[in-house]
Amino acid sequence: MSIVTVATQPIEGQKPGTSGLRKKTRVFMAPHFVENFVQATLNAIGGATGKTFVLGGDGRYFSDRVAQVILRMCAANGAARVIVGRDTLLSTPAASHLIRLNRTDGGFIMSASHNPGGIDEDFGLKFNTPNGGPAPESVTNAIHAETLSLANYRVLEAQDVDLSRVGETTIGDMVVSVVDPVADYADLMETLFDFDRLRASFAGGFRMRFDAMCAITGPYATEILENRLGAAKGTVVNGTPLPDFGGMHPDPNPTWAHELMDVMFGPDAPDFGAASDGDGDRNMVVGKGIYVSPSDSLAVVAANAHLVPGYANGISGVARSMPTSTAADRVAEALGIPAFETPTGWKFFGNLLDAGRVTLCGEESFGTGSDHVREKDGLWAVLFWLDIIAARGQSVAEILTDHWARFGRNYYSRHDYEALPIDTASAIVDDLRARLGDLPGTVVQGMTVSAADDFAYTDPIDGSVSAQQGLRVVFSDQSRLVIRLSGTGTEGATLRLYLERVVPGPKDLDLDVQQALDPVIRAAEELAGIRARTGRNAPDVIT
Ligand code: VG1
Ligand code: CO
Repeated sequence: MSIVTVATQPIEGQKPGTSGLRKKTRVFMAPHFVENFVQATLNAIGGATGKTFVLGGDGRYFSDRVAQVILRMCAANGAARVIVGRDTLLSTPAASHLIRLNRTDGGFIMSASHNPGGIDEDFGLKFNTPNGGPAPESVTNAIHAETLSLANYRVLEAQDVDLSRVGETTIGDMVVSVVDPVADYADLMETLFDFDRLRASFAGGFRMRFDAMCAITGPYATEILENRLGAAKGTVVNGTPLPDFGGMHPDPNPTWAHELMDVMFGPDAPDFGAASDGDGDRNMVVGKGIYVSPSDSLAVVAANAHLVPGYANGISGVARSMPTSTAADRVAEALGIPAFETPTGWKFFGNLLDAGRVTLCGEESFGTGSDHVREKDGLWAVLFWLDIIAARGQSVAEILTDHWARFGRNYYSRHDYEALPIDTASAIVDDLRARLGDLPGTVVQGMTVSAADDFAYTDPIDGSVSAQQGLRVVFSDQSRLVIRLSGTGTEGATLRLYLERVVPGPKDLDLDVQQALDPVIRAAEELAGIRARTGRNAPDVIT
């Protein structure tokens, strides 16, 4: 087998976004596109010589081809070993775990997460660093810089490696270890949660429904919930990962997981419902007739962590992305531990987790996780809730009601306007940004603005600065609105409007969420004019 050096030219647009490089699949299928990005990544991390990597993904269309390219390129660049999930499958949290467990030099994750899959849908590729987390901006900027000057890439001339069977083979001088995608991850979960208590709960008649949305979590949920914990067969639905996710949009929110919502709000609702996304890092949690907002979920998890074996010794701190509601901050205050506010994207939690400054992290976008890996973790969050429910002997509704009574309630919602013309969306953000300095002290829809800024973050560990991370307008009653542009979309621009209103209680803890937020929604329209300027009557997605 010989190593071929292929001449290439820089390709525009290979800048990783909030979470890796995401494009239409056909863009990834263009000549040299994958190869350029992989070589740029290897160059940016100082080469691959002697290194070990993890490789896997959510199994979406084109993953099988990309996996073979990555293997041939790692071999040609001198890597010692690549650990691959069987059939290229690895959930994002499982990949993070394998990177850490095997003390590797990082890993490649093939996924566009919750974006649909297929030849006319989306593909994605992300590099995670040796701590198991998404590459920080210093690394993604270096990768992007490499893509702009790349002149050639190296690839081994070789046949495809059989990835359908667990075991070791070689390609050139490089070892390929094909592993069971589920086993190590499931074992990790057993160390964190009280599996005996959970088994007793299912044996006692507790019923749940887990919707894997034809994406990666099916095999994980089936092994953990049905096989190890004894949940009834059929608890996991849509449990087989399909290259096009069965035509579904594997995004666990009330809009896209509406089948689950219908069941949970219907007459025969089980005790608990949950869904995960394409690559298994997101979670939606639903009780009988009650939806748990992800921001509340983080707060409840933090407030009850002491009930869960893996966290019984206490948590060191909590971090949330800036647009996530401040519900978790109230819990941190009560626990006497620090709360951190970071930009959107899991990569910003890595340093805090590595330094032991925080144990739990969360985002409003259905992401919750802890220091057990360096990604958000959908199934972990589901097990956390199940363990809390079992320990407290309460329903989801009772747990939330108690939580709000104790800490007050942060009414919260996100309104997404998708596939907007990029110019329109950018102008909305730019115009509001230009007016931020004048807003404090003004009255909007009866509420006084107390602060307004464009969020900039200085990482407390390495001092790196990330500017322009979202416009926020805070009112004197702590209500808040945030506007930012998505960094994961592949079509036009997606504008996200985040809305929050704090009600300390004891009154008004049981309002309709959109009604409770109505003044903030009107204030956002008055300040940014999203509907007026886009001609849209309503958001495409409300979470
Ligand atoms: C979105 C979410 C963000 C999340 C990111 C990746 O980013 O808002 O909170 O970390 O997706 O999640 P953006 O830039 O589109 O708002 V995943 O499950 O798509 O890897
Ligand atoms: Co995801």
